[in-house]
Amino acid sequence: MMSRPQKYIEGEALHSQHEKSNNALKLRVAMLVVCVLLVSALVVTYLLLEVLKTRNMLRNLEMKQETVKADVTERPPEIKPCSTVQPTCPEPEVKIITQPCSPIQTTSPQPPEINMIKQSHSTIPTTTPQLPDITMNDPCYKCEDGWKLHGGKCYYFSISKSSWDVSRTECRTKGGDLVKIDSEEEQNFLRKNVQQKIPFWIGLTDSAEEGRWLWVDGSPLNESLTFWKFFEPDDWKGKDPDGEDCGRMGSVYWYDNSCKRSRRSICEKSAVAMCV
Ligand SMILES: *[C@@H]1O[C@H](CO)[C@@H](O)[C@H](O)[C@H]1NC(C)=O
Ligand SMILES: [Ca+2]
Ligand SMILES: [Ca+2]
Ligand SMILES: [Ca+2]
Repeated sequence: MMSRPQKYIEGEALHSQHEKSNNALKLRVAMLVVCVLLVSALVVTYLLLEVLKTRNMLRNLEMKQETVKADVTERPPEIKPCSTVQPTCPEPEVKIITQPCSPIQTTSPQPPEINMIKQSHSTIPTTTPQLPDITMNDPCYKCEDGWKLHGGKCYYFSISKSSWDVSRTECRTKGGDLVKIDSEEEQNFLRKNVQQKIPFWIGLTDSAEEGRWLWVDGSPLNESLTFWKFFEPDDWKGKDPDGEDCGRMGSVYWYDNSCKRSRRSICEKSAVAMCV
């Protein structure tokens, strides 16, 4: 009989002990939950900061890219004075000319000396206008003074300005015609020589039939090889009620203009073959 209250007390003690440990467990769980919440809050904050950082970096990159783009499109590359290239330029040129010319050589793949010259020039930036002339120009072709040799053709960039018709007559008097642009490569060569924003007449016209553009040799304009500016040709009648039937190029793109306008022009004719 004595053991019963004892057991009862013991039971009560056990009960309270059990309750205590239960409370401790609850407390621990609560602390764990708080810890987890804190950690996740930290993680979320860190991630947010990272996202902000990358966004800022992206924005900086975009801004840089835009300034670079603006630089490229707005500022025409400066023409470097020849003196920066001269130490290496004239020497190889002399080599080419003294090289004996034979019909076999012109058809064979590029002579090794030209390749060597190309390599020695590979460090010069491509904006240097002299470079393409050296690599493209065949020693077996020659142009008169004032004309630029390129790919077996001679080009004359006029200083004086005239209407498209008079410009064309002047080119023909000189033994050529207004330039016909046959390739992207030729377009790029002309662009490099028209670096200031000065318009030049080219040999393109739709005066015979509105909208049908022909080169001066009578051939139709290849529609997959045009360099019109956006929204050009527009046959704009704002200044000339006859509209615009003559093609000109600026530093990059083509425009149609009133043929009566006075502009500079580009003539083209075949180069004189020196080696036959
Ligand atoms: C037109 O130009 C494209 C691109 O240069 C060329 O592939 C195609 O052969 C040309 N078509 C004609 C008829 O000259
Ligand atoms: Ca041409
Ligand atoms: Ca027109
Ligand atoms: Ca126009």
